Amino acid sequence: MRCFWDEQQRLHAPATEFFNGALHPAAEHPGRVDSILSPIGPTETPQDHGLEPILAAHDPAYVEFLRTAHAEWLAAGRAGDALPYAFPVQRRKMALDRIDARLGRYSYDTCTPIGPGTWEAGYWAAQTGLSALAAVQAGANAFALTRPPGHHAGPDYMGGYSYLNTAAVCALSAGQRAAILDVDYHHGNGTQDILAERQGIHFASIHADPRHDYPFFWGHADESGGNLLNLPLPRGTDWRSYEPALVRSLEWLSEGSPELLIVSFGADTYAGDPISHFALETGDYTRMARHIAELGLPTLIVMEGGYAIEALGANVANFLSGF
Ligand code: SP5
Ligand code: ZN
Repeated sequence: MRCFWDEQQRLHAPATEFFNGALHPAAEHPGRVDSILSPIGPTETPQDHGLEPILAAHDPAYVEFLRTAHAEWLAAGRAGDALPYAFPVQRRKMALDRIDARLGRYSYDTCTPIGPGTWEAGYWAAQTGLSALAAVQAGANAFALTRPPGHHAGPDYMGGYSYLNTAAVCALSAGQRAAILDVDYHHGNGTQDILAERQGIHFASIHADPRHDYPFFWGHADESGGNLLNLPLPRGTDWRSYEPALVRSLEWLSEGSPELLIVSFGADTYAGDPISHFALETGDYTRMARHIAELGLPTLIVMEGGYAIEALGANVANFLSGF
């Protein structure tokens, strides 16, 4: 397993996020990678593949917004991280200049702040994924240690701590038929929306039922068919009930005859995760990986969520060791 990481991803360091009517310390912070770096061993530094692969998955106006939003926030006289507070629910197209309107236009939640280093960190997360993809295409399985995560970011929106969707960027610029398996606790709504019209790429997601968990508006069981498979599971799911859903996803993904597998890996399915409600244990991540490895496909693993800092590194290392 070749592992890729870029220090510039630390530049995204949000202080707080807003949910349940209050500000909370940001769950997705640079300390997460310190937990992961030592157990996984040496990492390689990514190359810069430029903006073009990012634009295969994201709208150019959205990418430009991400690049400039924090500067616009400061120019409007604000301090700290930029957060939206007003969101368009009608579909009328409007070219609005005000930073608050632009923040609402390009996001769907209040958990995803933009700080001075967010663009750079997100850009290097995508580049970390692309360099790991190149390693996979050169014959090794590879792990992209990415943060901020990506699977909630859609064609033209951020949300769920995600800005650029590394897994989707890699799938769309691979030049091979890719399949994506998303095992983060939360539904990969951004990936689903980016892949909606791309029939060649199968996307399977196993996640907490959105009737009771974030992101609520995507990932329901009836959003399956064509290139999509959604398997929502109840709170409290442990390995015994997780494993059959995993086996089913893998069978379904292989029916699409992929040449490459991309795994959106979140360790927030862990029993001790502070914002999630599944019950997987550290050893279960090796079991999960062994099933995935049985597909026998060249595999790129992209890091998504996972917030139990004290166990995060062990959970990731156990997952990687199963390949
Ligand atoms: C990549 C990823 O894992 N994103 C997840 C974003 C979830 N943000 C929603 C935060 C609200 C969580 N509710 C927590 C209840 C704590 N008891
Ligand atoms: Zn998650």
